[in-house]
Amino acid sequence: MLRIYGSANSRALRVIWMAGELGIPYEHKDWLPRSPETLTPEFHALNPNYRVPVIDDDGFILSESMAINFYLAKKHKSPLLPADLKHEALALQWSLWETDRLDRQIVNYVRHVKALPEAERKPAVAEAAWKEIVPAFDALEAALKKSEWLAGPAFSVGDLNVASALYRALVIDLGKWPHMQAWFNRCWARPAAVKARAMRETPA
Ligand SMILES: N[C@@H](CCC(=O)N[C@@H](CS)C(=O)NCC(=O)O)C(=O)O
Repeated sequence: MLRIYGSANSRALRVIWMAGELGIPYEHKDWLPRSPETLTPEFHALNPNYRVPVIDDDGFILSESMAINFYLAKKHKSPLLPADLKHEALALQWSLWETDRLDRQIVNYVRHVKALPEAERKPAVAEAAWKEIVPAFDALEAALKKSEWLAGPAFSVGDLNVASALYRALVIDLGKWPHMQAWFNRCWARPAAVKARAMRETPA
């Protein structure tokens, strides 16, 4: 049985979305980042970085959200893992690109513009993040102007990884990037995305 470590209110959201797409059952360790459960020697043995998400798939331990989603899609022979080698490579390219160009930047921007209590917000952090976000959004816009999806002719793990990692962009006005906005809406309208989002936003 698959076990997913990490609350939907963390990067585990991406894996929860993928599990929903695949329709696979899982046991959920609904743990927040830095919660006491993630600071134990037992959790350290699963991930020496003390980070979520981590999965335990019948004893196979894997961390890094993007890698987990590739693994799950491939293991369950999902069409979300493109059959075409080049499309698969593009899905990987966009996933790695997101972790480099947008993953931390989008979190820093939204936290320091909206999410943190006003007294804790640092405009300089938000400004520096936005300077990196704009060219990255421009790159996404250019790609999505040419093609409806990032890696081939259909929604794939590449789209899922990038769109889910941009969760915090749901509160950003994307009007300047209309193709990206339309793609983002298409991704987040998927039933598995709606469900994962509800898990994150609905108080327990
Ligand atoms: N690159 C990793 C990042 C994982 C990560 O940073 N997780 C955060 C929660 S979203 C965490 O567990 N942080 C704990 C900490 O910073 O100590 C992935 O995509 O899985």
